[in-house]
Amino acid sequence: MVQMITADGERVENAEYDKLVADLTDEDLRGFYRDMVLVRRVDNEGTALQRQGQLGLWAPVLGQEATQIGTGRATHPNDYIFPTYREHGVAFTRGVPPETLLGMFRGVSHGGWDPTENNFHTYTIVIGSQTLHAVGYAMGVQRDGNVGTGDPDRDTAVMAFFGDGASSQGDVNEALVFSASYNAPVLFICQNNQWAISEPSTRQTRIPLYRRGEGFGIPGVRVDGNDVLAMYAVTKASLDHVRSGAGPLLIEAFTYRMGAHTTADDPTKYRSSAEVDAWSRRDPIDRFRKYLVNNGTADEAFLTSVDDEADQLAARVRAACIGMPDPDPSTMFDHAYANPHPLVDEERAWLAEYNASFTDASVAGGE
Ligand SMILES: Cc1ncc(C[n+]2csc(CCOP(=O)(O)OP(=O)(O)O)c2C)c(N)n1
Repeated sequence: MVQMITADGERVENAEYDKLVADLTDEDLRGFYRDMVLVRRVDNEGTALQRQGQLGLWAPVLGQEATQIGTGRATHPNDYIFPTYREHGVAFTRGVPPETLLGMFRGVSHGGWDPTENNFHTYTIVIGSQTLHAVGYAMGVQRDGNVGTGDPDRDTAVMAFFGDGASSQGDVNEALVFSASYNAPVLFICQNNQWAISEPSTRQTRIPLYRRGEGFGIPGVRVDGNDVLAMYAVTKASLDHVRSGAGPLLIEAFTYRMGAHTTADDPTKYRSSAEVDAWSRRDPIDRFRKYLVNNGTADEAFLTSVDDEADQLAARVRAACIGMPDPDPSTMFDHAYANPHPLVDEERAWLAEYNASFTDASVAGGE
């Protein structure tokens, strides 16, 4: 397993990957820390907002911040990312405004953002399906000639995020077959957070997940997913490989989902507090803070300023969430097809007639 910073915040040398972090400045490193703290704060706010009835559901990213900031910060703007529903950290690195993430969980938006603005696709709830979308998109990238040209402004990698549970899905296995068959420029990132809701990853696979690609001819590497530096270095190297046209790769980020699967889940029913305690001692933010403080890259003033910024961001996200207007119910039909469709027109008309049948206008408006 690739690790560059231990759980105690000690830097360990890595002959293969040290060169990939050599040009990171102290400011870059402080930036990784800041990203992780801000994302954790937004995430906590998401959980609190759900508990207060402001969101229908929230999928916490608690514990997976290093995986997401490390991978996200290693991308180029022209790379294209297909996330699941928990990639709040990756979204942050791509410039998707944090408050926008909440729209879908509040039920006022079907997607939340325009994928073409940040090359960051909308969240996918159907487990694993986005890996097939990623491979299809990557085959398009290939046919457009945007792989292996040597031009950094042109060469593109496509990233597909999925979970340990998703690795058991047919879609993911088909995506691995297709990407290998066509040598498509895809980097698969399996976030092994140990649990697929209540199903442990150990029950789903007899070999480590980074080896899941071997049978498809896709090399894999297991990385300490709680080590932001290792995640950044391995992803950077892997994206270069993929963009060069050398074919797909698989990274297994070995991490832990410290919170509930979603706010609808009670993890105390299936996992022990001893397990959670053991992983909390490997917390990605604590570890990186120790590293930065020990080597003099961060001081108290910096740490306090990040905490203050996080509080301000959380307040902004909360206000934006509560202020989100309810959509006109008829907009649910607007994006079903790109062109007008008679069945959709019929359904839209039916809903309008149904809503008009209420004598109480507030009920008709869906309030
Ligand atoms: C096709 C499909 N089957 C089942 C579900 C219900 N479901 C939602 S999340 C989940 C577990 C996913 O686990 P994993 O892939 O490890 O991702 P994680 O949530 O742990 O990040 C399941 C089975 C679904 N959304 N889609």
